[in-house]
Amino acid sequence: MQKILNYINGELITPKNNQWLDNYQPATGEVYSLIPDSDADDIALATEAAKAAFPSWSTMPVGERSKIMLRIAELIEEKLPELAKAESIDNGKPLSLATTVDIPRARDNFHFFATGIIHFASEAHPMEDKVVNYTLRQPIGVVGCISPWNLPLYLFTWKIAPALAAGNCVVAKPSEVTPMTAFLLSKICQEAGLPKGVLNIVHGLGQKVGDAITVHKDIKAISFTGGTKTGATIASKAAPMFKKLSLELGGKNPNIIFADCDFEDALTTSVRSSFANQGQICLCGSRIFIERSIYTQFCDAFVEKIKQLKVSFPTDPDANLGAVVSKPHLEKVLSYIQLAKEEGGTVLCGGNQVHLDGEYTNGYYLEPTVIEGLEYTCRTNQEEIFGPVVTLTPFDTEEEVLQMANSVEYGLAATVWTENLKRAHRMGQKIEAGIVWINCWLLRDLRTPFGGMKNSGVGREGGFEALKFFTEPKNVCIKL
Ligand code: TXE
Repeated sequence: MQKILNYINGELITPKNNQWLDNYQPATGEVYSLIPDSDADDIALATEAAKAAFPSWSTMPVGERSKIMLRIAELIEEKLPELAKAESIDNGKPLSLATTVDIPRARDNFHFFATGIIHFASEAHPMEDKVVNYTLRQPIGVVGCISPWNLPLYLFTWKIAPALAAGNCVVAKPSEVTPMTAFLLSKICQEAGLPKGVLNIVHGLGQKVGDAITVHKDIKAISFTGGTKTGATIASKAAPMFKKLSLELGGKNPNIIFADCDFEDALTTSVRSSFANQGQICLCGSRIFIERSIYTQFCDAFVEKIKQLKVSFPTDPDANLGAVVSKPHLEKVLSYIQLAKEEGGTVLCGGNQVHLDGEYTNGYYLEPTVIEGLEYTCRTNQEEIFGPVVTLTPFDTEEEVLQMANSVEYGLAATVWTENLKRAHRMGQKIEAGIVWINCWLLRDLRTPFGGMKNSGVGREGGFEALKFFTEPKNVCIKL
């Protein structure tokens, strides 16, 4: 069986303890590869390698650093079909999605930050005659990047690329649930001539490898994307060590549909924003609020469209939804559907596990599920489910929907559908979320600040925000 290896000091190596974990293929429910069950010893090794690589990587002319990163982007592009296939096998998502979204975005992340760093600048503050302050933005040193399973290579590279571009050396951990494309990226880095030790990828469990990254005294900053509880654990350990922290956590995003919207556009985009990637995107709009005057019309048309979605094995070119990522996750989502029923919800469509034929009978498939009739305050409407489940709730006024939208502990993203310009601006200002889409969803410009407020996180990624996070600003004051 194929063994995934750690990438430490430029070499692909086994974990020191020679322990391995099973890696499941969600489409079939079968184990198809093994991943290192690494621990603090491997993190120590990786951190030593990163420290040794730092002096030359951080002082390398920016143009040269950029060239190596552009080469990585080119190789991701060249190997797109292979990477997309690997991502789809590892995660269960439709191959078409991995081919058009995940891997192109991983390439773009490297390309974007490789070129972005060339344009990165800092401030000067002239004070009075003959005194000037200027800000140096220096790389931090060794930084840790920990990423989740829903958009594996996409989110892994979203952290690594700015960290490297800014001149840091990295110790990174992909999710143990979806390690394969990070492993393939290590081979790409070797081929691209990334100097040894600059990027180290250590595989294994969060409580061991992730924790070892969090508490290692020489890892000075942590960039994490994942669950809110895990974010809290990391913060509780890293904050007393005064590490810089960037936390991108969960969401429970509202999708608000006013009666004056472009109905067709709101409808078709809401199908995507509800169920893309099996609903496993932190930006998915899982709470759909619909103005009462169009509630029935929208519900009927929406449910009609959802019933036509095809749940199938990931390589089926017609698959709209593939498998969810793991058995425990499938069970978690099913338990929330049960909870919704207990809380008085009516399942308008879906609600069940799907059993495909042949080699896919044990895969983790779920029907896209639409539920109505729930209080906005109930657990189903307050807790992150992170699967193909949405709720529909009517509203009467702008004030009422704002109150319902903002009632959750999360504040990541929101979508608003209206043709009324003033209302669009009002909603944009009043919704408690780091990202507000008006008459669109998931339109991403990589320069914009990305992240959430409230329990959805701390700090922002994207563009110069990420480069600022991965550098230490130092004020130099000179009296001439
Ligand atoms: O995430 P975890 P899980 C949400 C979603 C999901 C829930 C749990 O609701 O159902 O989180 O998912 C590493 N110290 N999101 O369990 O555990 C872990 O190995 C350091 C939202 O998969 O947070 C993995 O690499 N690291 C989300 C990463 O953290 C630790 C995407 C994320 O795993 C650790 C995914 C520890 N103690 C899940 N424990 C989003 N916002 O996009 C785990 N890890």
